[in-house]
Amino acid sequence: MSHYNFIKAQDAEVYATLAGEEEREARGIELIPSENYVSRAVLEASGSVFTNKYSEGYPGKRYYGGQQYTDIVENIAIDRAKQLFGAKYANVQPLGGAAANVIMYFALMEPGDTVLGMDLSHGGHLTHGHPTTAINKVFNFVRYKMKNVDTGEIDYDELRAVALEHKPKIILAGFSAYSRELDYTKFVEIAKEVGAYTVADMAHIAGLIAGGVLKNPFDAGFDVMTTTTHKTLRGPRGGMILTRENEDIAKRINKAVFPGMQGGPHMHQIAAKAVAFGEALTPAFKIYSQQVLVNAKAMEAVFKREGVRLLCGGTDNHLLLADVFGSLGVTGKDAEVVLDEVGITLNKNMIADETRTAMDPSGIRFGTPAMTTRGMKEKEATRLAELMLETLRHKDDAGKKAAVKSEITEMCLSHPVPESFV
Ligand code: DSN
Repeated sequence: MSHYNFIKAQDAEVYATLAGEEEREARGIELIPSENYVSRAVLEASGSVFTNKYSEGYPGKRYYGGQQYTDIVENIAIDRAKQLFGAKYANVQPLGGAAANVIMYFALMEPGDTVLGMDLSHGGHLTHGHPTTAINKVFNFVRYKMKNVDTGEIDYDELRAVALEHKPKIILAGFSAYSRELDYTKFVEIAKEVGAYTVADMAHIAGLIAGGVLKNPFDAGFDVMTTTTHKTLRGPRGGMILTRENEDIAKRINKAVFPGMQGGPHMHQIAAKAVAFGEALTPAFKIYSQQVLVNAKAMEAVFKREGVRLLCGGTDNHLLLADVFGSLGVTGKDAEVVLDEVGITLNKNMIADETRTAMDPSGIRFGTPAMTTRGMKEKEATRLAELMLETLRHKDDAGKKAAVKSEITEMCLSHPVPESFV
C-alpha cells in the first residue's frame, strides 16, 4: 500500500476505499472475463500529469497550445495499435467500448440505416442495438443468432437471408458472451453481396488477437474493428477504433470521434494505452495469451467431467458460460452471490433461449484473463473450477464454504499480481 501516500495523508475516506479494493483484488480471484489487472507502469501512466491537459483534435492539429508531449504520446499509442492489429489507421481517443461503437455507427451510417448484429440473448452486446439503448432510436437493428446453442455454430444461412432482406449498411461481428471463433470470411462474403461495411467488435478478445492466438478479422478483409483496451488487452479503461486500410473510413471515424461525439481526449488514458500496447508487443504477451486459452480449456474440462452444461458446448477463447440453473438448480444470481462469499468473483448471465430474467438468469459467465495474469496455470484453473462446483453444490454448508474460502485466499496470496510484465 505504498502507492497512495498522498491520498492517505489527505483524504482518509477515499483512502479507505482504495485500501479495501487493493485487499479485495489481492485476496480474491477475479473471473469476470472482461476484467484484468494492469501493470504498475500502466497505472502510473493512467495516474499521470497528462490528466491536466486539454488536447482537442489530433497530433499536429490541436485547438490549444502546449501539445509538445501529448502529440508524441498519442502518436506512440497509434503506431503501436496499428502494429498490434495490422491496421493502417487507429483512433485511440474513444473513452470506452460503448463510445467506440456509437461513434463507429455515426461515422459509417445515416440515421435510419440498418445494422445486422448478434442477438444479445445469443452473446451480443447492448451497444449492438438493444431496445433500451439510445442508438436504437437512431438506427435500425436486425439480428442473427446461433443455429445450435450447444455447439455455438452461427446460422450463416439466416445471417445471409436477413442481410439480403434488410440490406444493412453494417454487418457487425462481435460479442460479450460467446465462446467460439467466428468465420470472418463468411461475414465478408455476405457483406460484399449486399454492399455493407464489415465491423468487428473485438472488445473481449482484442488481446487474444494481438497475442496471435485467435484469428484477426482484418486478415479476412474486415473494414473496421472496435474494442475496449482494458480486457484481454490488459490496458487502461478505454476504447479504440481501427481501420484496416480505407483512408476515407478512417477520416470519417476521426471526425465522428472529435468533434462529432467527444471533447478533449483523456490523454492520461492514451498514455496508459501506449504503455499497455508496448507490453502487448512483447513475446511475454504471446505466452500470456496462449495460457489464457489453456486455462479456459482446463476449466471447461472440469465442468464437462462434472456434467454441467456449457453454452456452445465449451470454449475456444477466454470465457465460459454455464447453465447452472439447468444443471445444478442454482440461479445465476444466487451463484454469483455464493461464489462471491468464498472469494470468487464472476457474473450472472443470461443464456441463449433464456427462460428466466436478465436480473435473475440461468447462467454464470466466467473466464481466465485475470487469473492468468497472476501466473496461474492449468493446475490452478482446474482446482478453481472444482472449487466453484463444490461451492455451488454445497451452497448452504457454512463449513464447506469457509474451507473453500481459505483455499482460494491461499491460492491468491501465493499468486500475487506481478508489478511488471516485461
Ligand atoms: N461490461 C463488459 C462485459 O463484461 O462484457 C462489456 O459490456
